[in-house]
Amino acid sequence: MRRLIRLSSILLLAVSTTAIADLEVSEAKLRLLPGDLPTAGYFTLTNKDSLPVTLTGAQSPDFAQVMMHRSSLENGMASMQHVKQVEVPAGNTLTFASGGYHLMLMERQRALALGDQVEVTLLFADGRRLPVTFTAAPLAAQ
Ligand SMILES: [Cu+2]
Repeated sequence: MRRLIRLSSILLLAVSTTAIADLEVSEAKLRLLPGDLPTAGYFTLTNKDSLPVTLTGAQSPDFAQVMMHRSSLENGMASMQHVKQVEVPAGNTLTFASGGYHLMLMERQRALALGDQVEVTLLFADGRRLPVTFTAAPLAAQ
């Protein structure tokens, strides 16, 4: 009986991994700022699924708080808005980059240096969770 339970949990794991295969992240980078200033997270998310997917947030063991923001420029003034969710249509790519959507990672839980890797899990409205490894990159990196 115990073996049967184990087998079914392995199967479940396999199913959720397959679903995640339709979502692909590349260029995952963190832009470190000195001290305890918030860190910006940039990445490219491709939705290879035949249905739209909605990104609702992210979390990381290395930051107490992770938010989604969108930068904009109005009348020459740069500002940031909190974003609750972003939909990515089927077959589309969403880019989180400097000057637009970005993750705002706050309250760093450990010291980070250039080249360090940070695990960030992207959260979706349908319950899917996509673990992504971000690399700490120099300021100029987009
Ligand atoms: Cu921000």
